[in-house]
Amino acid sequence: MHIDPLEKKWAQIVLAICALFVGIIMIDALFHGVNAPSNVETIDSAKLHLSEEFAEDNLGVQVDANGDITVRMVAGRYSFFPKKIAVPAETKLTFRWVSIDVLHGVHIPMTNMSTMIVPGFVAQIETSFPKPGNYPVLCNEYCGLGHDHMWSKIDVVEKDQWIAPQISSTGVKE
Ligand SMILES: [Cu+2]
Repeated sequence: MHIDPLEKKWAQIVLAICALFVGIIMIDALFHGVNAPSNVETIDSAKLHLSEEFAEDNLGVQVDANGDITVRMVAGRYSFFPKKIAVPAETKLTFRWVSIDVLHGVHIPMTNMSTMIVPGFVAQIETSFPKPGNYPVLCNEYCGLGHDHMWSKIDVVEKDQWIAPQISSTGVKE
């Protein structure tokens, strides 16, 4: 079979590029710990309201016995719940996100918060807000006709002015 030398050269270049990309992905995954943004924790999205952790009155900001702050939020067409929360600036926060229906994303400008919220999984991200202010929480995965209106707000207040909404002596229910 005859292959034109020029065509052969281009085919080799394309194969080399593919090998390079696969190589980069493998090195990142195996040596740099770059993985899908989830701690691979599963949950039944249809039964969130019955789950202990993501039941309605357990959502929002919670401080455990060690003073660690966890924020639990549910994404659903078309909002993030709770709609508005307040957290302290310059403090480590652990966000735990779940979807109640379809694939959503969450993006908070000026932070490292950008992850998919895949139904059936808990997406966990640690972040902190360097400055007080009003931050929008936006959905960045197209999820339906109301996608453009899917957002909520995070009020970031000065560390010393923040009042913990709820302190449980036993720690957060898991
Ligand atoms: Cu969405």
